[in-house]
Amino acid sequence: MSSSVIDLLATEARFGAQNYQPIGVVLTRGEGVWVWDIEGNRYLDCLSAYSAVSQGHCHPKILAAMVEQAGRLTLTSRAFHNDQLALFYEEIAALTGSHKVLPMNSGAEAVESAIKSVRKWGYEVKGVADGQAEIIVCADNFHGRTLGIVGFSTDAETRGHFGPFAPGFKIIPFGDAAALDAAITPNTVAFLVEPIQGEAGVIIPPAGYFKAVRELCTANNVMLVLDEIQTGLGRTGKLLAEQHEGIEADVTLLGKALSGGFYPVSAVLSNNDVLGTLRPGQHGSTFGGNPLACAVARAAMRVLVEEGMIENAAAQGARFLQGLKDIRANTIRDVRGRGLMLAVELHPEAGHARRYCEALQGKGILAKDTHEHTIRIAPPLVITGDQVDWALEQFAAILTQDLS
Ligand code: IF1
Repeated sequence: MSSSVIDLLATEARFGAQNYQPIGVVLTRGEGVWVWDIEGNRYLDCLSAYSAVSQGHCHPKILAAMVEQAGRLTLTSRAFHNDQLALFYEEIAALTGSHKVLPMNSGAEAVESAIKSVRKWGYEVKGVADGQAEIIVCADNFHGRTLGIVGFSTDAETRGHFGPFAPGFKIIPFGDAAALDAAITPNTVAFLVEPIQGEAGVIIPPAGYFKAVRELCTANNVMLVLDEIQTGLGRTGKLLAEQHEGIEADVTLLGKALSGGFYPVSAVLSNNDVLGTLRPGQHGSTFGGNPLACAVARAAMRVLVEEGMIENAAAQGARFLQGLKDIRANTIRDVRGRGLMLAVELHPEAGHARRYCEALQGKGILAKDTHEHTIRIAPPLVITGDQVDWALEQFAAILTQDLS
C-alpha cells in the first residue's frame, strides 16, 4: 500500500462513523464493469454498488442526461411542477405496467412510503379499525436501515440497541406459504417480501411459492408488496423478478439501478388504489421527483432496454452460474443465483468468506461477503462472455485454496 492509501484510510477512521468495514481498496475511477484504485490497479466490479450500478459505471448516456439536466434545472421541490416528472411517470409506468407512481430517493424511503400507503389503504379502503393494521414480513428480510424497517428485522446487528420499535409487524419464515396463510387476519393489510432474499445470501424460494402467496393475498384482500429494489430492473434476467414466478405484485418497490448509480432515485409503483389514498400534504420529500432525478432515471431505464442489458443479464448469468457450478473445490458448499444475482456459499470449515474476497482482490475481482460464509456476485449487467470466463478463472484459482 502506498502512503496515500494509508493516509486516506487513517483519515476515514479518524473522522468517520465506523459503520462499515470496507476491503482495503480506494477506488477513484469506473467505466463499465471496471473500477480502478488510486494506484492504477483495475478490478472487475462484482458488487456493482449493491446492484445500483447495473448499467455499468459512468454510463455515457446517463452521464450526458445528468450533465444536461444539471445545467438547466436541478430542484424545484414539489411545491411547483417540473417538466421532467410527467415524462418520468409515463416512461416508468409504460416499462413496468404500473398505473400510479410515487417518486422517492433511497430504497428505505420507498419501503417506508409503501408501509404508510398500505396502512392508509387498509383503514380507508379495506375497513380495518384505526391503529390495528398488520403487515406480515419474512425472517431474514433486508429492506433498509430506517427505524421503521430495522424494527422488523430479525438480524441482531441490524436492530440491536436501536429500539424501541413500532408495532404492527408479524414475522413468518420465507418460502413458506402455509405460514403466510396462518398469519393472515382480518387486520392484515399487506405482505412485504423480497422476491429473492439478497442480504440473507441470495435465497431463492421454492418453485410455486409466489403463486401460492399471490393467491392467498388475493383471497384475503391483502396487498402483495414486492421489494424489487435489488432484484428489479434486469438484475435477475427479467425486468422484474416477479416475472420468473408468473405473478404480479400489487405494490412494487424500485431503487438502486433506477438511476444507474448516479443519484439516489427510488419509486413506489402500484396497479390499484393503494397510492390513490395519499392526499396533498400527507406524504412527501424535498428531493423526491426532482427534475435531475427524473432525467437521470429516464436515461437509466432507456439504456437498460435499448442496450439489451436485461437479456444480457439472463445469458451471462446462466454462463456465470454454470461456470461456478463447474468449479471443483472442497471449499464450496452451494452455488446459486438467478440472472446476475449470484452467490457462492462456502463450507463453514473453509473459513470466513471475507478472506476469499480479499484474495479475489489480489486477482483483480471485487466481491462482497455476506453472513460469514457466502460470497455475493453481482456484476454490472453489461458484462461480456469473455469477462465472465476471465472472472471464473479467478474464482476457480481462489476457491480451490484453503484460506481457513
Ligand atoms: C447497506 C444487503 C444489498 C435492499 C432491499 C431495500 C434496500 C436494500 C432488498 C434499502 C438495500 C443494501 C444497502 C446496504 C447493503 C445492501 C445490501 F447486503 F444488505 F443486502 F444490496 F445486497 N430493499 N440494500 O437490498 O435501500 O435505502 O440502501 O437505498 O449497507 O445498508 P437503500
